[in-house]
Amino acid sequence: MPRKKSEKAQVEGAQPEEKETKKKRTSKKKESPETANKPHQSHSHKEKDNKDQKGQGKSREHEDFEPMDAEQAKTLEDSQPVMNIGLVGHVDHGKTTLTEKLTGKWTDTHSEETKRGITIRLGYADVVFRKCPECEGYEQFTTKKTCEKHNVPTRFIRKVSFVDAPGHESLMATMLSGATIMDGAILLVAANEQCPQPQTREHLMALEIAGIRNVVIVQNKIDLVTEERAIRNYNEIKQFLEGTSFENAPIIPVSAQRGVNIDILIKTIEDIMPTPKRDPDAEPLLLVARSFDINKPGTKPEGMKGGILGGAIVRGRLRKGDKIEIRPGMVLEEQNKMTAKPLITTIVSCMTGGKTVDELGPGGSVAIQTTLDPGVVHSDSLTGNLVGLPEKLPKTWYDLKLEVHLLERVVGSHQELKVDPIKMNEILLLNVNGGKTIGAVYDLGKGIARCKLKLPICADPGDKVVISRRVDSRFRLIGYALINE
Ligand SMILES: Nc1nc2c(ncn2[C@@H]2O[C@H](COP(=O)(O)OP(=O)(O)OP(=O)(O)O)[C@@H](O)[C@H]2O)c(=O)[nH]1
Ligand SMILES: [Mg+2]
Ligand SMILES: [Zn+2]
Repeated sequence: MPRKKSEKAQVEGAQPEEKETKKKRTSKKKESPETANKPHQSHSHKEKDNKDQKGQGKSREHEDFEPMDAEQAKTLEDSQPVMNIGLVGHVDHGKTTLTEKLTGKWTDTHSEETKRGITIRLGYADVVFRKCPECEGYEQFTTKKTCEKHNVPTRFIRKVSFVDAPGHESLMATMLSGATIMDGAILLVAANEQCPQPQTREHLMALEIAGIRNVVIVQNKIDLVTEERAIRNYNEIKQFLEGTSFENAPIIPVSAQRGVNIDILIKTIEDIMPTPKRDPDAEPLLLVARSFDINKPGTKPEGMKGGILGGAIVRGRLRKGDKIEIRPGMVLEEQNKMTAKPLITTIVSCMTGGKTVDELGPGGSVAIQTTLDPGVVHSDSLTGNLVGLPEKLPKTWYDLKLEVHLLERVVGSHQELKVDPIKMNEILLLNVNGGKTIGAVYDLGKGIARCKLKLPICADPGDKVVISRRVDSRFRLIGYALINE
């Protein structure tokens, strides 16, 4: 739904403060000669326990693939990624650096991101995981097309999409939007800081609320610490995970910057993050994570290309030529009353993995080009909308009755304050299906809160709403609710 600038700023909270140059700060630290550049084995011997959590299908076996001809291999390379893996964790812990190490793509491309040295928007990058037929053990796992050691072509395992989330505390709403499309996640913890940091806690809680079960913990920046410090930090991580759903999550020591243990990380992802089972034959549903205009300034009207919507399909298929509906759509204020007008458009082309295809299915990042006026989609104005076939989408809500479940503590602030009950007239930040809105509480009952929404959202009864409240001028995660009819 298109948002006015002022509303967006309010939802996001204050802009991230200017940070001193991070590169300087980190590179100043002393390196331990024992740990730098040395592969580390995974600390965790309990990796198996984390497999197949909550029935996301059977864990993948690593039997070798049948030999395939060049044509088959090329088709796989060009195929749609099969799942979205999030990179989450506290600011500066190395999410974007690891995304680049895994995919070759630096996702902080906006000028504001480059200037501040932090991620502001969600970043997207795809990669093919591969295996060298001649290497042994975890060393087989790579993203390179040729094994440097054996000089042989490596084999395709799986193509996945990464979603790089911002870690800055003021960008929690963006992280929460990203979490709705994540099928699994990597939580980064910097080994040179005490664990947990506030957003380490808050992001892990967000994963838990979003129902993401398969999580790998990356203990990053091990090149900056001594072995002793790495072990101490590892114990802090273990203690932090105790009692959460991620108690047995594997913890992999990594240096994202130097590319240490990336092979072990890929193997671990392959072991514990099976491709989720989804229904390609159901009514299609695409969650819009971004929307943009691809026309260069000055393009003549006859040469203009229609608006692009990017995101993830959670079920069903979308094809070139399909007529689609976008909800809530355009939000208009008429005579002091807010109404959302669903948009109807046609898919002009389907894109995934850098290629144009005829059809898209559930899985990793996809994009569709539509016949929408580029002005309607620019700068992520349709983020948080749902796309499906006309008349088949969930309903639009202007008002929500929420069945509220609050956390005990505010996890994202330095002191873990108690979460007080929701108050009358309180202003809450609500994240639903990748969209976000502000809700003003106007009625309270036992475990129930009714909110009037500043912007409408599209959802089904029973869908989960993530609730944040303003604590010390920032929106902090305080719980979730289910939409009650
Ligand atoms: N020494 C060392 N520095 C690292 C490592 N990984 C990341 N860094 C540095 O840490 C700083 C932050 O890295 P980013 O990748 O931008 O961190 P981020 O988690 O994406 O930050 P936000 O997106 O803003 O939350 C940069 O200066 C990186 O070069 C590592 O393994 N070792
Ligand atoms: Mg980043
Ligand atoms: Zn090899």
